[in-house]
Amino acid sequence: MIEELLKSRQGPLTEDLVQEPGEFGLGKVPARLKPAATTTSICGYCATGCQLKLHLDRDGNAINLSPQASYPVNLGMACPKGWQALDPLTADDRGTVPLLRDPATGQRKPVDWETALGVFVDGFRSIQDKHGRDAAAFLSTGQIPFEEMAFLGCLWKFGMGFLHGDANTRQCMATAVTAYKQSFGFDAPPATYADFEESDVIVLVGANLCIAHPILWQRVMRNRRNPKIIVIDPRSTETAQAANLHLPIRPKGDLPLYYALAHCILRDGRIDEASVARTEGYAEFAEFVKAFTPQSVSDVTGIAAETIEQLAATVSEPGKRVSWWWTMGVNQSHEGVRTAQAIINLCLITGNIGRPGTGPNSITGQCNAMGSRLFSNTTSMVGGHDFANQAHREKVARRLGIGEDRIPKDTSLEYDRILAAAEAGEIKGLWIVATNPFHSWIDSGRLAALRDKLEFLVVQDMYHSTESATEADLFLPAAGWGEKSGCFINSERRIGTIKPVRWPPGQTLSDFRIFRLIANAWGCADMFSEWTDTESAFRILRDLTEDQPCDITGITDYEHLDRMGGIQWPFPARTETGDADTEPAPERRLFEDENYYTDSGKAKILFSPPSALPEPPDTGYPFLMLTGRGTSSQWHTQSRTSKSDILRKLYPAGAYVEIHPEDAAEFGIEPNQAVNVSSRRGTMTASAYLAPTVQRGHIFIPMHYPEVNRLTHPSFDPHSRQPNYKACAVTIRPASAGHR
Ligand SMILES: Nc1nc2c(c(=O)[nH]1)N[C@H]1C(S)=C(S)[C@@H](COP(=O)(O)OP(=O)(O)OC[C@H]3O[C@@H](n4cnc5c(=O)[nH]c(N)nc54)[C@H](O)[C@@H]3O)O[C@H]1N2
Ligand SMILES: Nc1nc2c(c(=O)[nH]1)N[C@H]1C(S)=C(S)[C@@H](COP(=O)(O)OP(=O)(O)OC[C@H]3O[C@@H](n4cnc5c(=O)[nH]c(N)nc54)[C@H](O)[C@@H]3O)O[C@H]1N2
Ligand code: SF4
Ligand SMILES: [Mo]
Repeated sequence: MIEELLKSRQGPLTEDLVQEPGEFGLGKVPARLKPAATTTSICGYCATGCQLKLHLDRDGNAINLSPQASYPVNLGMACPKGWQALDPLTADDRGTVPLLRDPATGQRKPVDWETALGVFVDGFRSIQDKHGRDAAAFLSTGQIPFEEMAFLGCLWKFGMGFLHGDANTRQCMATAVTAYKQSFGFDAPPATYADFEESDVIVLVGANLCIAHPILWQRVMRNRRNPKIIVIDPRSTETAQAANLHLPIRPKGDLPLYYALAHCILRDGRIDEASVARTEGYAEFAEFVKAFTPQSVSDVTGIAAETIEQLAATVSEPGKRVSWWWTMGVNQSHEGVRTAQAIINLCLITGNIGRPGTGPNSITGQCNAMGSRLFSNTTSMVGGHDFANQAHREKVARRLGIGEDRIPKDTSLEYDRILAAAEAGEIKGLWIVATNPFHSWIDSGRLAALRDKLEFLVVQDMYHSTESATEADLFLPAAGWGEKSGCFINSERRIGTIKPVRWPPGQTLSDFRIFRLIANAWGCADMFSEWTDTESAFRILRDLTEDQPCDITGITDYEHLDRMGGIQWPFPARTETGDADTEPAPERRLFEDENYYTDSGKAKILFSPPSALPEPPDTGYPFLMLTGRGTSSQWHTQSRTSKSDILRKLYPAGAYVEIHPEDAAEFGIEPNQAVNVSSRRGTMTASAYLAPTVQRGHIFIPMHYPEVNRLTHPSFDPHSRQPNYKACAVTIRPASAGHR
């Protein structure tokens, strides 16, 4: 069957052949797609979620693309990664066949899919038989369609009977998820992008939009209200330089700063009474922030008391619309959840929520991190449900047509605890899908060390060459964006579709089809008989959201999503007043009725005392290392962006470290000199880039170079278990002459 399928690839591109196998006699008869002049897809990089228009040849192959002018997100704009989105598909290191490591020689050899599936099933089945359901885990992603994420999560937990699985969204969004869940009762980012254009004051916290979300920055630029743009970031980033006001905060000084703002706002009686009445915990909070005078926090925040007073006045001005937007400067912290909640609290007490141009808004990272949050079946159950909730388990079992006993009552270990269990020899097998943790995980040297403890490592990726793929016992070649269909959800909760416009190379299959083959090989295909193609899976997932805050039962099909320019959740089929309008408004924000998803309907004001940096600089390691995005042309571990000839021209090829010129002078470091940067965990070499964009005592290294996470310190937020990537102690020295 598989061979027949692969042979049929010589003909014109049809969605059914790429995507819908029917190889178990379960699928529908392939129907040819009529070649069209153009089709559309949401971009497969960041969570802005721009729509691209793909220009097709007569066989339906994409030959070029342009940004879609009529899409409400990008309005005809795209950043360099979007423009070059087709380039990574034709790289030489694309996986084209499964690769199996020969234990005798250590070499990887091509094998056919039947062999690969047999090895996969034998590997995980023997671990399960010997050590039980807790002895293996998957690590997945925010970068594949949510139909694929849900398939993986349901297959692993309900079909194959394992418990543990987490995703790279832990590295990225776990803090925002936990903060929203605790404060609002559901993981619900309230904004719609129009809010960028409708604010009077825009506060960007640890968010470098110009580099990381360039099209969102364009939306800020379209604001006609002459907004005040304030950036809170230790570095003078491209975004900070373009703002009206930059507050160069001490790293992790955020929490005391926002408590001090609340202190001033309460002291001056500038609260919004009606909004406060919709909260719980206000009286305790008022008592708590009394101690946080601007004077008392000015040392730890690095911000003068006077500036704090002015900022408090600006963000609480009656009649003004103030919006707060945060990204990794908040989420990746040892106290990220409370920091995000300190921002949420400021919005709640000043009434900056549920109205145009307001909101405590987390900006998401990956193209489908929001889809992962709802559907990955990792720490919450598919559809935003709770594994511990009996009614939820019954509902999910009913819709999936499986026995309720297939659904575990307990939740998975989080990412760091999965790896700790592997280190301890308790987890013996890992299945890594569409993420590259041997580069991106914090303190990645530890991951390399625990590799030897794993009995079985499977990596499923577009490329056989990533830092993780080359470690695998079994490599499964996956189709990428542009070669398959499904849906992404962007930062403003907008669901949009992607389409297959290129053949995947060789014997490569989409992740969806790989999961189908595994279900069959494991012997649980019956459970997934409805999951014949991504749109069928979409219907199952849509139905599962019924009566949840993210209810999307009003969406008919993919065509509906395309026709409407994407649809933001929620969009229920039934509303209190009757059937939903089939034409949702193009921009919708949450909490316009000040009704939250908690049991009481009120938002919770949550807070706790700030805590010390886990690894502050000292005499041996006198610098604090910041990490993050380097340029708008580089994406994460660079498996995709480094394959584009054009993008490669737009960023420095080798690792570089930004250091303040006065620090460089003190340590005898010349411009562009090779330097060694060391932490207690490892050393890397980089070229020195002297710039006052970092403060004295800090250095910055972009995350795109694989060595950087050999240095980072493995500390985590206690509530979200998100890694603290942006603060560890390092030292820096000129490298030996030989390295220059
Ligand atoms: N070009 C490009 N775009 C991307 C990505 C990419 O790899 N390349 N990745 C996407 C993903 S997955 C994500 S998550 C987003 C990330 O988007 P951003 O979060 O905007 O990017 P970062 O550079 O990681 O971090 C933002 C800023 O946080 C600051 N920061 C560090 N510590 C602190 C602190 O203690 N307080 C404050 N207030 N700020 C601090 C850093 O100096 C940095 O400028 O970008 C998305 N977009
Ligand atoms: N020091 C430091 N480290 C960081 C960060 C930081 O700011 N500082 N940021 C963290 C954050 S926010 C994030 S999100 C992570 C990102 O870290 P990763 O998720 O590890 O980075 P990516 O390079 O995006 O990895 C995605 C992988 O999936 C593959 N892939 C792409 N599309 C598909 C597909 O459709 N199917 C399959 N099977 N594979 C596919 C790609 O080839 C690539 O190998 O990094 C984290 N690490
Ligand atoms: S801003 Fe993000 S979604 Fe838009 S084109 Fe660039 S990478 Fe793609
Ligand atoms: Mo991310």
